[in-house]
Amino acid sequence: MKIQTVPTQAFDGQRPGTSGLRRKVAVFRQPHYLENFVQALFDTLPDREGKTLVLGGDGRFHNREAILVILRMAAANGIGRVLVGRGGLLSTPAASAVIRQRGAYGGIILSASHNPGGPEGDFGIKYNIGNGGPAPEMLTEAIHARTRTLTSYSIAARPAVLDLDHLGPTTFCEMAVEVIDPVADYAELMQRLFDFDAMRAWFADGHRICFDAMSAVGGPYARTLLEEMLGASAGSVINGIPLEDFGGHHPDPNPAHAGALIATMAAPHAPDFGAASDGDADRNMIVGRNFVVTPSDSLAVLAANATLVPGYRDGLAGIARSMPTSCAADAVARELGIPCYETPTGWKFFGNLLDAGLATLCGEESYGTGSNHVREKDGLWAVLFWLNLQAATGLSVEALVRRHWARFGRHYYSRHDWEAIPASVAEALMAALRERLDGLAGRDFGDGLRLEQADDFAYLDPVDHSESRHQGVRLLFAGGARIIFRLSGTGTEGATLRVYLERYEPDPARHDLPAQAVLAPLIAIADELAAIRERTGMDAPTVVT
Ligand code: G16
Repeated sequence: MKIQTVPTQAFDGQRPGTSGLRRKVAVFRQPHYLENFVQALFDTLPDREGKTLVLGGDGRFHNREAILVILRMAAANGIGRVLVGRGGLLSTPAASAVIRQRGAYGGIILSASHNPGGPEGDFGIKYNIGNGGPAPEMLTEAIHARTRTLTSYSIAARPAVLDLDHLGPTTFCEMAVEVIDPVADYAELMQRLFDFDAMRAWFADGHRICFDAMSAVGGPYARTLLEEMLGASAGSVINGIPLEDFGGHHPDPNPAHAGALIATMAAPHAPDFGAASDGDADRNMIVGRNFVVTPSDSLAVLAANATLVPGYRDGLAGIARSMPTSCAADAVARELGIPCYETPTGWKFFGNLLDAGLATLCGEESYGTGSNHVREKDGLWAVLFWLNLQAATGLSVEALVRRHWARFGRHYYSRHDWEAIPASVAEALMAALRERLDGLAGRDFGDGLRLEQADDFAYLDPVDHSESRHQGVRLLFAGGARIIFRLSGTGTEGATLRVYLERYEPDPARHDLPAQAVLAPLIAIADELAAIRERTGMDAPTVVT
């Protein structure tokens, strides 16, 4: 094999964000941009020689080209074998499952998740370690440091074409490559966790579902599991063919971007159950008949009912949620007598808790739920969990959630996103807010909202004792109301301010109020304290979920 050493210059800004390096496709297509990042990654894996890596992506524009570049660089950097998803496809949870099940050293996932795709859209790359989970901050920081000092990268000279569309082992640039079925390992894992017989019977009883794969990588997984294996009627999976540009849509499963599914579920004779997953199929949205479930409630309901599902029959060791996620899961953990961990935003923070057996279920407000079965959030897993619960209890989605609220109280919740703010404006806003925190506690804002604590969230990992600071401003009120402010770490245009709002209501007579009305006093406080409208010049948030 002929290895080329290509001189290069460092690019600014190759620091991975909340979940890998995400940039516009045009940025990734600049000569050497992807190569630099991949070389920096390999350089931070000193014992990579002869090891097995997993490689795949969500099929967005530029996926195949990037896969070939990475394979040539893997060969030149001493990697022993690469398992690639057929067609270059692997959903994020499936990649995590394959890494774990095949004992791989790690994996490279090409995805910008829920961000739009196509030539004008976004692209992304992230590295997952041997436990199947996203690289921890120590490693992503080391990769970033290496991108700043790089002067050359190694790549195998352009070889004959590789056939990514046929399963089986082959060699490429003298390196072993195996093209694997992207769905098989994952489907096998799901059968070990859920009661497929009960779900088959539920479908055989005539229950109907609508799963919106949003023209992303989740389609083939959903078709295999829901339609072929469980017997959902043909056509239950919509937008099931992965497209490079996701059909021009924003593949983000929330009420704002999955409007067609919400409309289907609100129509007369709606299916019994609706769900959607995102670009790389790790996020999920759960919808009942004319009834949308918040991700925070979804985590809490799954946790409270977990023993009805075979994979969790023996109970949970603990629950983990990201800090901005509502405290609904905490209420469940209290009743179950198990710990509830509060981590910074980013699935990578759950890895240590799962590896150490401290937590079994994890979830985030950003439409992510998962468990110790892999080390990523998992969209279809959450859907199967909800189907299994419906089959086991005979209850609808709405009935399950209302029963939950009656038992634990309702955590009214909403997230307001202010997108595409100039980065300097967003940073100044957060800095000013942080400066106001001292002396704020104790202030009474009326309407039962007395501020008990105002701080900047810092997390001390209980396993490796690493500390992550400045993870978001928290305003914690008496009675369980909260306002959280943080800047998104996944956007590619300007900055996005996220404002998370939560209010606890124990009284079942008050569980049917419109969330935005219940949260209105908190919305006003958030705007007053952060001067959002004044600083951004915007009238309203761009997305409300
Ligand atoms: C990623 C992370 C999640 C995080 C989400 C939103 O999800 O894996 O842990 O909650 O981003 O992050 P931010 O608020 O910083 O934009 P995904 O699905 O984009 O990989």
